[in-house]
Amino acid sequence: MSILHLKTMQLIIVILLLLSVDRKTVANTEKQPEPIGYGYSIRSVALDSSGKSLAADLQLNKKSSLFGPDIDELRLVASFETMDRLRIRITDSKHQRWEIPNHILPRQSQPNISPSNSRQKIPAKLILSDPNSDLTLTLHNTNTTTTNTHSQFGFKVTRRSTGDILFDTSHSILIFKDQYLELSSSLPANRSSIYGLGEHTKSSFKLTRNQTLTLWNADVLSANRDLNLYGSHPYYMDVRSPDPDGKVLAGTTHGVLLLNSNGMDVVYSGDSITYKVIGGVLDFYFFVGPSPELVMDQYTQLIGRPAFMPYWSFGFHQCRWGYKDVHDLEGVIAGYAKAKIPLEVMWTDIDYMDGYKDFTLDPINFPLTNMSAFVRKLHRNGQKYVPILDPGISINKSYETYTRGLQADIYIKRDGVPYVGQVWPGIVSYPDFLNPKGAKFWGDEIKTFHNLLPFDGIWLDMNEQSNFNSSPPMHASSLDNPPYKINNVGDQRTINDRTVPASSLHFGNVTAYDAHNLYGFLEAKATNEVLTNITVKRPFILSRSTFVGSGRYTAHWTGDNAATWDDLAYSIPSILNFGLFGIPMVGADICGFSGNTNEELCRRWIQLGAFYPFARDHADKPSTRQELYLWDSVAATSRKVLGLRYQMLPYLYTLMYNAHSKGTPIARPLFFTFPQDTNTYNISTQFLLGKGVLVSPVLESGASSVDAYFPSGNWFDLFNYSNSVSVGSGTHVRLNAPPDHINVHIREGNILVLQKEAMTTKAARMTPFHILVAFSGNENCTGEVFLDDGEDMGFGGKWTLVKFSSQVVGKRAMLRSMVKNGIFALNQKWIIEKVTFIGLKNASGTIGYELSTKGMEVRNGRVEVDGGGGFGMAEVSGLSVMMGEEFELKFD
Ligand code: MIG
Repeated sequence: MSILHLKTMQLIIVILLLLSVDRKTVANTEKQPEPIGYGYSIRSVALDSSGKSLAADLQLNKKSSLFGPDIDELRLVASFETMDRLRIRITDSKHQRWEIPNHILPRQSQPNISPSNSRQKIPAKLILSDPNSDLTLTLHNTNTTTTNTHSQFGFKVTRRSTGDILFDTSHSILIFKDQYLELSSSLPANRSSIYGLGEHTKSSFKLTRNQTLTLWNADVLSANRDLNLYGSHPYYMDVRSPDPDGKVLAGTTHGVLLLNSNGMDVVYSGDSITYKVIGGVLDFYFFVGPSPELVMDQYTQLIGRPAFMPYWSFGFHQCRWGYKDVHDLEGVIAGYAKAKIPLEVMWTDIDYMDGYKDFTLDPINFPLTNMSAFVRKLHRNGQKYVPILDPGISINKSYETYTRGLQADIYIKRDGVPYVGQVWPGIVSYPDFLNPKGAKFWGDEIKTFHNLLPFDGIWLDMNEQSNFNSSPPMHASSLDNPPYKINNVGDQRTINDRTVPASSLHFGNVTAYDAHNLYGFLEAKATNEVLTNITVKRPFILSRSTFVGSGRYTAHWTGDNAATWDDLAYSIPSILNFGLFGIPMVGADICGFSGNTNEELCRRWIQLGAFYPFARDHADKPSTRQELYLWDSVAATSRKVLGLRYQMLPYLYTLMYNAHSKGTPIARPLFFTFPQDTNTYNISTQFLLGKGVLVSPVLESGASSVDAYFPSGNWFDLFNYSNSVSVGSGTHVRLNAPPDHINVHIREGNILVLQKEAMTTKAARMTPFHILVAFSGNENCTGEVFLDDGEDMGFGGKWTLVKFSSQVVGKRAMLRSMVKNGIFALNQKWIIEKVTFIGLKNASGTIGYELSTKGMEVRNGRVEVDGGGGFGMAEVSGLSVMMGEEFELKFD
């Protein structure tokens, strides 16, 4: 050891000594702080006869007074609700506590098992397992801490087939007080990648260690990183890397939901996750996976499948706060038409209202006659109109909506009278959507307004709920001022900060303390129900505030971002997160909401935004105009990227169909398709549309190339099929990205069903189909298309599903379709006009093909193989194969 090292060692020892002396003095003068809790011990247990459930009574070990008195006796009930889902619910065994009502989120009732009252001899370990399930639950009742003479309850959830421990509370202490619940699980730090737990704006999609994620719905600009935003989703996905023994395969994934609507901090350290919750119960759901897709299927089976968004909502949307009048709106529509940029939906922000009152029109700038004519014209052009609604109802005796609400007695109350907040119209009261009469009131108002102005969807803003006032606590209520302060808005601001106070009351004496995070969910649900009722079509709703299960009713946008390069980049983690939350229809304000955008940023933003599931340009009132036609370079790029989006509409819509049936997100992290490739776990700057289309945007100013990660395989540029990237194993590749270009690649093995671009989705739907096969020599190629009327409610027979597969048979490449329920497509007379094979190897010159349909038609021909970029491309065009009829195409 060198002298230097010895010196350092001595120094360290001295410091350590000093530190220990220091600690002793502290300990002598001050009392050790009291722990928040001493945990619980298992007193008795019972298994139900099926062996799939157990109940345990837990007894408090010792009282502690920090954050209020402990609850003495808890009841834990664990059950395998399906073979893929284990539920563990812990609550007060004597008193009912707040839980999310079943009508909001339907759940199975838990088995009624009662552990006997007599003291049993409790074994140190108890195991619950179901032969059909790969999850195992172990309860512990062991002495884990030296300071504690009591036995200590804990539980562990294990994946049986690999022995991998998924959740393990045994190194922590359960705390359960009226207003403070704490539970912690250890995690294998280097093998666990966690995603979810929102809503927050983040630079990294994968959670990074040492952060506190606060969940409490707040009207906070999403341009702020890491603060609690508009929605609450206490749900995460855990993607595991291989273990040293090689039992756990890379990408083995499970999901964890804490079903709880109260405010909370979730502390993620890297090797542990700790929930600190200020109310409700501990109701955990574990979803076994083992793939990310299966976790989504299992999660949305519980929380509800995402709403099937109408076809038109996949078109391009234009919005802005500050459109002056109807004339202004018409100018924007004309601007798009003139520039030949597709525009599907025109939106109006609060400007259209009279004094910002819901269900009214500004008589000067947005008078009814002009607005009616405007909406009629949009509809004639195959376009749509969506207005905004805020929940706050202006308090004004001459405003009929308000007085009807007063009569129906549906406003949220505080101290026995409607609570008075302040939003855009001035002082307001807030309808209570927990009250069935409140939902009906809202529905009736929407209905009346729709009779006046036949809008096509509704935009729900300010539903966190936003309040420009933060009323100080009236009484020293523990609801308004709970003992544990969650990190609201980043500085432990009161939970009443700019919202309806926690001590306010909803229907059934439910406090805002408990129901706060559900408000936006309930508003979206009520709005969805009435729109379904009025139009008998699938409604389109865009809500800012969301909760677990909101995807059943609404789309979401990421709120008030800024026109900055950072926020362009952060839109990717946000969008991927909402996919995990079961809200696949999501997008960020294209070109940026607050602050002035610029030509380059707006150009790069539409390049990325064209591939958001929900694509809308929206801006703040004081910022400069940013419609896509305003700069020539932005207009040109918009035509190009939206052109590809519109060609891909059948693909996007089929992804929506899959999201609706199985919960799989539309925009997906790379690990969904490439779970075995652990490099994909850290990617925050790229995403996949479906399983095989990779989007690699430029996210930096001045850049003309992009560093993109490609998982193994051959990838083909969707704008120019002869540009390709081939990587044997996952590799970072520098790609050219000139100002007018975004890199979008399709991977070998995928078949895309495309149509032609057009100015509206309606027009695009009438064009012939083009089947693009990204051929692979070694893998089966697959693709599918779901076709229906685009907005029908009942699907009774009025749809067609066509699956395509392509492989090498003998030495011949071939493509085949399999049609389910072809009648619908046949009736629509949809035809396939062209089939393109890309990625052909060792092919050149001309090759012959034979095309046969079920209708026995056979056609032979020869096509030129274009051999650019090392791969061959063959295009069979001039076809008129019916989409609803099965066909086979074989090359020689
Ligand atoms: O207090 O309606 O996030 O999209 O333009 C701001 C005006 C209220 C916030 C929304 C934003 C919208 C704006 N609203």
